[in-house]
Amino acid sequence: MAADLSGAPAAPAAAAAGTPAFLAACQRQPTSHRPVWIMRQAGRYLPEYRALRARVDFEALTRTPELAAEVTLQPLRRFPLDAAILFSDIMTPLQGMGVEITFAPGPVVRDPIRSEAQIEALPQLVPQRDVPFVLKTVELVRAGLPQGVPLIGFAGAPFTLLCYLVCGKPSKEFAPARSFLYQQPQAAQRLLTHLADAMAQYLAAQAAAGAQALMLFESWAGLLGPREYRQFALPAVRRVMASLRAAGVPLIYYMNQGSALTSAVADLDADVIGVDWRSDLAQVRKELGAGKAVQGNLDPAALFAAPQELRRHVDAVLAAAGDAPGHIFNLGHGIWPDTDPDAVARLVDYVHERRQS
Ligand code: 1CP
Repeated sequence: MAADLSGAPAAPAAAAAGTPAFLAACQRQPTSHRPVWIMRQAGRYLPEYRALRARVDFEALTRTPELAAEVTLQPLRRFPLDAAILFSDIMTPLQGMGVEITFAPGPVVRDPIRSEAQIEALPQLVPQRDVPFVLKTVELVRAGLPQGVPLIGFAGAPFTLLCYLVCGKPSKEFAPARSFLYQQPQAAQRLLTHLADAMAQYLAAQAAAGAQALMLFESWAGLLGPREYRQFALPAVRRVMASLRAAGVPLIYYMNQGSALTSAVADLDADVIGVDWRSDLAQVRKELGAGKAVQGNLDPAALFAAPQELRRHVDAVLAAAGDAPGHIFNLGHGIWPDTDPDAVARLVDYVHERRQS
């Protein structure tokens, strides 16, 4: 299917009866309750994850389908979440392309990519050959999920992957990555295009294996001003999304620190925009227009509030999101490892108690 280049939002199709709330909300259809899931919901804040990690290193977890599926399902056993997200990492497909990466715990690239020659030498990703364990994990998770809980597949957005590949490790400013855009703009474009094509292949393979929605994480969007964002990051995202429309599943684009960039994505061919906590959802919905659903955006720190206070913060997010269909409740970024799982239980229950009008 060709991408809609006109920028005009397609009219939402009616949600079929029995469509899970998460998928209906992605399509801006009314739901009986507000769907909720938590970014990084499988991971270090769960004692059962830490127990498994004490025996198995992170990479082995991601490469062993039975274990990756088990970790994906762990939060679903505790909380009545409305979606699962594949347990993997944004760097996993790059390892499949032969880039040497270790986790400490964030990704560390042995030979950061800074030259044309390194970019030329990057192979294209063939998911069935290079990351078959991810596709197997998707199949196992689908078989193990409760009825009506869809599975989200994901990848890193090209610019966010570039940040790690060029810088070589997590960083506050990602200075080498940002200077790379200015010093070697053509090489940067080439790398972004290559990553876009690889992630399009990767996500299409996840959908073919059973993922029911696909999400791109632009965790470091906020490093860029609007001009550089439009020049570098956005065209690569458009390229991924255009290629993925044919997959026939909702497409989600999460932007961290994206408040200055909302208008830039208003005509992006994505169904849902994920929003960090620094933005007001009412304002974001106004800027995006009626053609997009939104996902977010409670501050992960709010899970440290007293129970009554947490409810107030949830109410504030729900009030800002408004009553129009097309809101998926989530945090504004990943849950912190020292969060109390009981706070997550209270959050999910409270969001569900509040019926959607
Ligand atoms: O020691 C450990 O157990 C490893 C910690 C860990 C985990 C649990 C890493 C290393 N990755 C993950 C899993 C992961 N990563 C998931 C699946 C869990 C889930 O969501 O339920 C997902 C979706 C990711 C995606 C990811 N990895 C992002 C995008 C989302 C975001 O939070 O912005 C990013 C930026 C990464 C890089 C990364 N990998 C690991 C860490 C600790 C980091 C962050 C490093 C940094 O701060 O720069």
